[in-house]
Amino acid sequence: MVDLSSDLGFIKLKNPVITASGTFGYAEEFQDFFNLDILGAFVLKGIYKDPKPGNSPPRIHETASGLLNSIGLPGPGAKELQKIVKKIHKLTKTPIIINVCGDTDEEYIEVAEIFDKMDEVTMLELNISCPNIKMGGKCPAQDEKHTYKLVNQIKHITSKPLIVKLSPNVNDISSIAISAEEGGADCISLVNTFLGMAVDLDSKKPVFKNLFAGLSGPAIKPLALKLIWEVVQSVHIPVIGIGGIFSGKDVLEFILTGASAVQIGTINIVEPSASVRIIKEIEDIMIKSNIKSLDEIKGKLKI
Ligand code: RRO
Repeated sequence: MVDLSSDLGFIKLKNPVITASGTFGYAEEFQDFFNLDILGAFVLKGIYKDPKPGNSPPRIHETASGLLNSIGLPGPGAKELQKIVKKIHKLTKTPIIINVCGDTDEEYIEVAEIFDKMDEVTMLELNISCPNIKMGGKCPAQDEKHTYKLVNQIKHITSKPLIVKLSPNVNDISSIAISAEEGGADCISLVNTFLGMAVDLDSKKPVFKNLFAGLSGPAIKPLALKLIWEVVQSVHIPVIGIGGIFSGKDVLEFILTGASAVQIGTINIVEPSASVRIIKEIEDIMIKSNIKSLDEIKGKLKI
């Protein structure tokens, strides 16, 4: 009755709900909760070239309306992930997005090259915004020139659509988004987590060994919406909104602000089958409000 499809230009998704990297494992873990075919797309946990153990515990810490994480990107390495991707592709035809990571530009390029060759992979998401590396969470997405250079290098070696995932931990997110667009990004996703910290009164120590950690969940939704609004005004490529989405109403608010699609993250940890509920809620609200397609409200915020 209503058209839930989300047109990113380079691909049309059946609906705007994409599960976010790091909150959806390697997808196969979720098939006991719901049929993966229902999703618009899913992003796998970020991957480096070689296996990594990740940070030592604690890795997560609950806050009022949010979750702090310092996972530190554990993973099996690109070779092993290739095998997993082949397995997932047999389970579902939902588009698979690889979240590409690297400690150096060379490593980002190597990882992108590996997954560019796989027909099972639909898109790459360049994670230039991981907050949990050492050095106080510095990452390429905090520097315009680095963003441009890295995105441009990756764009030259891949034929897949390239999503660039931005960090909210910057002074001027629009200039970073413009650098990514000029570098050749096909799409921007934002936001990764906000840097925060937690302290333990008993031990008088910080909760996390790296001191800082990434905050996600409903606490960041208003902050994310503001940054998404700014980026939508600044670039001509589609934007995928991320930040504390827990309901279908949240999704439609992000679309109204100008996002073409969304990623849902923390809710997957709280409620593994949340995607099913959220997609149904979007449909119900659209029917009730006589919204026939997402395009009808996309970016139509009255200022
Ligand atoms: O693994 C992590 O600690 C992590 C990553 Br790669 C990221 O991009 N965002 C986040 O909050 N945590």
